[in-house]
Amino acid sequence: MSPIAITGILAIDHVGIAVPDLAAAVTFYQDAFNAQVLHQEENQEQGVVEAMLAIGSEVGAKTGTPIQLLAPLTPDSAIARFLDKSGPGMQQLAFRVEDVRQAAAQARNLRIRTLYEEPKRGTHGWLINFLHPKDCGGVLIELIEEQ
Ligand code: MC0
Repeated sequence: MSPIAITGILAIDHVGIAVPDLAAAVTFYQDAFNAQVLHQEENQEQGVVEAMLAIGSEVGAKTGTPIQLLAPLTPDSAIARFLDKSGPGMQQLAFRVEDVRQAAAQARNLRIRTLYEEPKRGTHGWLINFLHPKDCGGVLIELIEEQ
């Protein structure tokens, strides 16, 4: 019997974009796309400083899928390595899930590698894991569970 697909995927939570300079990128998104900063924080464990943005007509209602700008805090962080190799651009697609441990276990059953055995803390302190881009058609997929 083939393994079941990952269940409990609720929505696209955010689209993550790697940038070298957070302030400059936020200004660009504000000026070009009428973006509004919803949230900004540092995550030392992930080595990033991030800004979550609403764009365009979604700004007033704050609906829709936010854009997450991610800048490196350290030269050896995942974002710094991504920028070195690929330059600025889309780095990840995040799916909000009901249960990140269950979704990760289901992914492993599908022979999709997860980057962590146990979830770590992401934006807002929510639980996160990642699916390896080489097992997902070249896309780094984040699984994120609201806490
Ligand atoms: C690497 N590759 C990617 C990729 N990063 N492909 C698509 N999207 C990406 N983001 C490709 C490389 O080009 C390479 O392909 C292969 O995967 C192996 O990569 P590598 O050169 O070994 O690169 P590393 O050492 O940087 O590792 C990649 C890996 C890493 C995905 C394991 O970035 C990682 O651990 N990411 C998860 C954590 C993370 O991204 N944190 C920052 C966001 P070739 O063909 O050359 O072999 S923090 C966050 O997102 C939090 C705050 C949140 O939202 O809650």
